[in-house]
Amino acid sequence: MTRKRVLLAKPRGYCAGVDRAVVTVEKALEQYGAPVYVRKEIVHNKHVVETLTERGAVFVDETDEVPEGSLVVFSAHGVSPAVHEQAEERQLRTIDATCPLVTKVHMEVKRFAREDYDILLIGHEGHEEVEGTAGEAPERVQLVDTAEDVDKVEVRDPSKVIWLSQTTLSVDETMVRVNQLKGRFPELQDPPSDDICYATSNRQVAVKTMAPECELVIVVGSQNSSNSKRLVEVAVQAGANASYLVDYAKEIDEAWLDGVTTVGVTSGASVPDILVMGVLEYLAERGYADVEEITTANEKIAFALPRELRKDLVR
Ligand code: 0CM
Ligand code: SF4
Repeated sequence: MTRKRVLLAKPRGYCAGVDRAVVTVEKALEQYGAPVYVRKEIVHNKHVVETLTERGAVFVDETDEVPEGSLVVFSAHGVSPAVHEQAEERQLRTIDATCPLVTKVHMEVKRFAREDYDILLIGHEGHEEVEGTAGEAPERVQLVDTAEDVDKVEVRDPSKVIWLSQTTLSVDETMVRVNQLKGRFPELQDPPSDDICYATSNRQVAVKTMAPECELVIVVGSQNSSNSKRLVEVAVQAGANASYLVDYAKEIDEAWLDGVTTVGVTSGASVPDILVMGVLEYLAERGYADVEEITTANEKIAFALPRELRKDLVR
């Protein structure tokens, strides 16, 4: 009989933008005291949001729920200029925890709108990041989510069109969408650099590498986390028989393990590693104690905290 084992993807879990955003809220609580208002989930992870709530963060949907003059943190996914204006009207003190790699896409939208391009933004309808990004130039940006959206796009000048994207998409699916768009607009320009971020693509590469050897891949992450959900899809596309997204080990159904020798484990960019350790413990208790880490990249990137916060921190 083959020995039961776990393949553990690396990189997995926290990226530099998530770490920065979570630490921003923690430090703001320490520095200014509770409550610290946060517009939307700081990152798309249930555990992170619950833990920060216990420590005094108050998550709101919109800035109009924040009392005038209070402190509000903007989430890692970014906000449109309209949200900055609303906050200013209410005289809120703001700390912007938008990931610098999301800001980079905002700058691209601004630049290409200024140069009078039509911008095709590939991303998921309703996701906060694309709402913020598109909000930089709503009159120039069209969102392309599904294959059907490709047919609906209308541009003024087919020689002046560029595609950009959300940072947390499937690399492969995005290229499918780009090729469909190029079928309609052969002169479609590529972004100056990849918009799908290093963390999203590195986690997909790690899953792709281990999935062919796994009957089951467990992805730790929340249902509203785009990059986590993509890992489930990538695992199945790369050859795992099944893959599931769980917030906590307790959500694992024992039946998933029936006849399974190799379980792959990974986590999205917004997931604290303690939750992955919980899954490894659960698996060890059921005979999957042999854990081998599959490393496809070593990430060293880190971002400085937002300037608005740094200036107040004691050195
Ligand atoms: O964008 P996504 O839904 O994957 O967000 P997340 O909070 O799960 O991950 C990190 C980010 C960003 C921006
Ligand atoms: Fe930034 Fe990428 Fe992390 Fe999003 S997933 S916060 S874009 S590093």
